[in-house]
Amino acid sequence: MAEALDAGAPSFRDRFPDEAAVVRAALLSSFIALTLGAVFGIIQGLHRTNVLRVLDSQFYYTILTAHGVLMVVSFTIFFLVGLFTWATVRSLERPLEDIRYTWAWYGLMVVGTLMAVVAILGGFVPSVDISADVLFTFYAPLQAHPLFYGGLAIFVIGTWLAGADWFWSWYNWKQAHPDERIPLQAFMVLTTMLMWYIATIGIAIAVVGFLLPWSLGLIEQVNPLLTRTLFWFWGHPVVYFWLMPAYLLWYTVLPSLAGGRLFSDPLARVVFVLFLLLSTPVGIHHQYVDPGIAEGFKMIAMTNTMFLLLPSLLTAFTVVASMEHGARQRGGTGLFGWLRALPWRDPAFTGMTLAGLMFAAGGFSGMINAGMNINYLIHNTLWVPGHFHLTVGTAVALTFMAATYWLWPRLTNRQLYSRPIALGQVVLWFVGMALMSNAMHVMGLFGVPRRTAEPQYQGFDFVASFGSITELRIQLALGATLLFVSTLLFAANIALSSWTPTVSGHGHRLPDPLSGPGDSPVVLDNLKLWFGIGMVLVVLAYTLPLASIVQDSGLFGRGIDAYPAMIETPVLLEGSPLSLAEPLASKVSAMLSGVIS
Ligand code: HAS
Ligand code: CU
Repeated sequence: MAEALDAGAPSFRDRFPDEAAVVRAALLSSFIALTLGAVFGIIQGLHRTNVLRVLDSQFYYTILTAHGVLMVVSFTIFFLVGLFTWATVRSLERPLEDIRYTWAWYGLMVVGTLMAVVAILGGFVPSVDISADVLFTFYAPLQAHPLFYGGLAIFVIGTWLAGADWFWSWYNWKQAHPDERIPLQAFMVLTTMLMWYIATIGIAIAVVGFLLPWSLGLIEQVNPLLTRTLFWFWGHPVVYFWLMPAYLLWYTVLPSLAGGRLFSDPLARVVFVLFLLLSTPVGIHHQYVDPGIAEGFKMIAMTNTMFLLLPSLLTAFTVVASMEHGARQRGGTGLFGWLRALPWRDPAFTGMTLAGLMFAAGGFSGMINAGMNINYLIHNTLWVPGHFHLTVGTAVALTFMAATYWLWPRLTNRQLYSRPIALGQVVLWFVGMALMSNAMHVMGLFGVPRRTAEPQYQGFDFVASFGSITELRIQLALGATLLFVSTLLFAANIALSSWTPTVSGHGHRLPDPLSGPGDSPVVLDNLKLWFGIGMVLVVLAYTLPLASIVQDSGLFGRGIDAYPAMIETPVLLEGSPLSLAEPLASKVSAMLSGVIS
């Protein structure tokens, strides 16, 4: 249907060859990161389930950091910049202002990534003094080599300049079209970038103000709670930075693949505005168990998080309604019978839909995370990786892969190497992730911790309510293996598409929404207003918590008093009133060890 809309019309590559080259480069960088990240993923999945151990456990954090950073920083964000460049150019129907500038920010992002990756891989070579075993949540007290922080900083600056590129394009478009509504895809790009500018304030201060000087030895210590809080200031909204490109595809491409049209353009705009407003003032929901942050601030973060469910619930409604519309256009009938009329043989459609379906489950595990009291049950357990492999690992990753099957021919003027393999690949991902994330969620409820190489628990009995730990471990390892095979199939299919016959006439128009932009209030397009309100909400949510952290434990920490990141019992006891309790403490511990043995 999408092809029929302007079949025979010039493709994106025909219309904008220079821009198509940048988009291809960004997507290829993203796929290289995905493939490498998958190698580290399978190593670690098989290692912690004790199925196969190719590396010593001492390298576990190097592997985990490489997996995390390659997947959630490089794969996702390179895809985003490629997709957003395509969406901006396509929807504004104009070339970028200066393609050299575009290549410059892309180059910066590549340099930044290489620096960070070299620093991480240094961890495998103990004889060199470079490592960054700090995980993708790189806050203190873990410390990385300056190359890692420097690389991250350059990468983020690259994304800022990318955003400026798209704003530049829009600004000039606006001069030529003063009375027109911002085209929907461009609107999505711009609001997402405004959210990103707000969010990255936190990480810029954390990295440039504290972590980098600390790793360079310019300052002796940092306040771990402060860098953690600044990290999560960015660490929550970044998840929507990964998700918004998937939403852009669900809103603007998926309906046309289903044979229909987007249900409501105004609702889509409302959703993106809500994300701009609400994504940042919720980061403290990652810190419910952090001492040093008052419960009241955690309550506020929880309340804001619950509001933030709204745009995703609106999305579920709008996207499913658009799909239903498409199915009925294709002759589907009945309450659920229309589902059969959807184009399930199209890998792009099926992949994106399965991704959406899994996001419904990921969203529910997110709601559980967000409840302050239930969070205590699952925090730092394998439940959390279960949650984010459904969200970023499927809603986002599977949508990106599936959309590539549709987009790549438009960027290259070549056919996809194999549609059946593509269809098998997206289904395999779904099955693999169903197994892996199910096992992770259940193991999390059993209390199996995340981020450890050795969770064997030999000699420890778990109540086997769903399945034994051994069975769950095998389920996890099997799921991980299917995901790895699925990634290889994806990478091979795209690589082999370099030698397929050329095609043209793919067109690049998308159908108009059923309810168009004219139906939405003009104020929705007032980007300055939403940016301003977004900033105010962040100031309201963060000023007091940050001020109280600095007041309690100092801008740069106060050594051992600052934060119980590392408690040394002798230091605590020495010369303190607690020393009086020492004899009692040793008696209690002797008693306890008696009970345990
Ligand atoms: Fe999360 C932890 C709460 C969404 C990623 N999250 C994480 C971490 C990551 C992550 C990476 O409150 C771990 C960080 C770390 O390493 O410590 N998360 C939420 C909430 C949401 C949420 C409330 N998370 C995401 C998304 C992510 C992501 C999106 C990545 C892209 N998350 C948390 C909390 C924690 C957390 C706590 C801390 C846990 C802890 O203790 O450490 C919400 O945004 C979710 C809303 C979603 C929905 C679903 C709507 C359904 C839709 C499907 C439509 C269906 C379609 C298909 C299209 C309400 C839109 C239809 C098909 C047919 C066949 C018809
Ligand atoms: Cu979050």
